[in-house]
Amino acid sequence: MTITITAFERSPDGGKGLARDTRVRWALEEVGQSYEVRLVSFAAMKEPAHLALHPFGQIPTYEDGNLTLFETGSIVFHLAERHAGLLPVDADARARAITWMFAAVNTVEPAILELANAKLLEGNKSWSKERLPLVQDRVRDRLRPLSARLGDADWLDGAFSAGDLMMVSVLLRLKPSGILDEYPNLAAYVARGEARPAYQRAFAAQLALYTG
Ligand SMILES: N[C@@H](CCC(=O)N[C@@H](CS)C(=O)NCC(=O)O)C(=O)O
Repeated sequence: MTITITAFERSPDGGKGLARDTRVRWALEEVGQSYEVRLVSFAAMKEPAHLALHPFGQIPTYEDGNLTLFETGSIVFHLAERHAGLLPVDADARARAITWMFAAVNTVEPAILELANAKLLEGNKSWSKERLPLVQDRVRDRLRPLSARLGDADWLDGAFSAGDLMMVSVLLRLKPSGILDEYPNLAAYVARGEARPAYQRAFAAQLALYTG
């Protein structure tokens, strides 16, 4: 069966790898699965054909035979469960890696998204300047303990796992803000993720949409 994912026809970031199809591409590359990409416009994402795949009208989606999935956490977990390379064999280590996946999307990503929204969607509001430092501090409230837990380790719990893939993907969105650099071990952690050959292939594939 051919795996097909969806991605933005024109990503707002112009190929910086911040759209969430990149983390799915990365997982597919890590586990050595080839895939096809169906590009969707913003308008098409809200039409019935796409809503049948993704009830919230977003990207990415994942199709493999009769199976359709949405939510990057779920898609990466599905790939990690079915293919070697993203989850440890030891049951306890596996459970901890899955915990880090949830921590990435449930605990860390919301604060980072709030910061992106504060800048992109609320930047022109009269109260925006006053609110921004509060939003930035809520990001720091997540990064501080994450940085403390990572310490000088390469990855969050032993070998690289789907937990790291999700956490690095979430943290990547902070790069333009400069906040990540306040935590040198987290900046180095993200750089380690970006240096992985599978990430490089995923990044190049999404960038190719813009460079032709
Ligand atoms: N929690 C979802 C979020 C998906 C999401 O926000 N996708 C963005 C692209 S990165 C999107 O489709 N935005 C357009 C929209 O919401 O209309 C996931 O991790 O898959």
